[in-house]
Amino acid sequence: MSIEAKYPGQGKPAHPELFNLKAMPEQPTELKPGQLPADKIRLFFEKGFLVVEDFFTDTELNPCLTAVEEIVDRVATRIHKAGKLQDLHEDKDVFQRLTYIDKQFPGAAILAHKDGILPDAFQNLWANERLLNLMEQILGPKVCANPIWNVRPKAPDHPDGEIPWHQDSGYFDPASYTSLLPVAWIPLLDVTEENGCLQIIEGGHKTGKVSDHLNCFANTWHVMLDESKMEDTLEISLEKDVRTLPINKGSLILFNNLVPHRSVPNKGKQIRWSLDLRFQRPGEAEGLYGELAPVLLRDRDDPSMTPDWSPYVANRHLQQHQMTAGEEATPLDKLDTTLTGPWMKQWRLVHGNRHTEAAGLVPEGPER
Ligand SMILES: O=C(O)CCC(=O)C(=O)O
Ligand SMILES: [Fe+2]
Repeated sequence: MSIEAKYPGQGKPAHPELFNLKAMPEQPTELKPGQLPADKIRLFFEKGFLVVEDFFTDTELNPCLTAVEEIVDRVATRIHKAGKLQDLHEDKDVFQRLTYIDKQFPGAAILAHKDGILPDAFQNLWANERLLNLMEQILGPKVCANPIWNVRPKAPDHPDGEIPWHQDSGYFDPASYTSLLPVAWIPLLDVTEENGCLQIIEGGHKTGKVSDHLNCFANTWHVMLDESKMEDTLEISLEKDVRTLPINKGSLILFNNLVPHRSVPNKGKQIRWSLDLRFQRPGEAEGLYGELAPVLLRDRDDPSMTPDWSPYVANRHLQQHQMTAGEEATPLDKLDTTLTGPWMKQWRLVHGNRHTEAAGLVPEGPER
């Protein structure tokens, strides 16, 4: 079997021109609200990321925190009803409550992460007028939501929140290697080096390559870049090119699906809640083997269009589990704290854990 057939993630042709400055759309002569001067947008294509400071108001962001409270409450109630949680910890705020619940029911934070219901508040932020104006500068006149979105509780010192170096296309199917899938990474509080901000490797997209990834990182479901290869393959230096990106609530980081990134450990006291909302052009690969459709959010030629969010009532995590474990897989019960996805079959599985077991996968070693 060819290496490519065995590990479908590997060995695909590189298309740097779809991610670098050559991919920058024509920039507007008059800026709409939220739009940035062309020299800022250039940075997104040159460096692979762009920090946009003080973009959202509290009025725009706080409904998302309320929605997060509702997610946590739903998860707590579910565990409580099953008799596995004594105290609902209703007196704790959104930056603490899940930590207390997770202590009594380990994996509660994973249940929140894979809850999979897209609240109205997240839809509104995703389709925010100024954000879509900005995305037009990156993607052109038609902008879709990409189905791979996350709400992340990165709890203090919690091993599940540790996210190693990866390129997002390491999680997505290989068709995404020719699809620009920018993400807006939006924290719901100030993020610092202490509480788990992002680190991005500047210019790590310039070769257009997806370097080899391995499964799975420690006891998580996360894919990880093979650190013995990434510097050579992606022509980067871990010593010189890593940028640590603390940002305030209201700011966001845009980055593409090829630029390597991770988040640093949360040594703070609060849960570092963040959203990652992705975008794409219509008609291009979404990265999920065509299983979930992009949703059109902006058509410059049709100002009256409104998004049809109905495809996103499906819980992507359940769908991904079926895609990975097979149609006959036992359906996951509502308290199942494993998380699986197609990336587990796209790269060499060197380390097994309860997540890979849930997908019915056996590590091939060697262990790292
Ligand atoms: O939020 C994090 O810690 C990691 C985020 C990430 O990898 C992403 O949004 O693609
Ligand atoms: Fe990522």
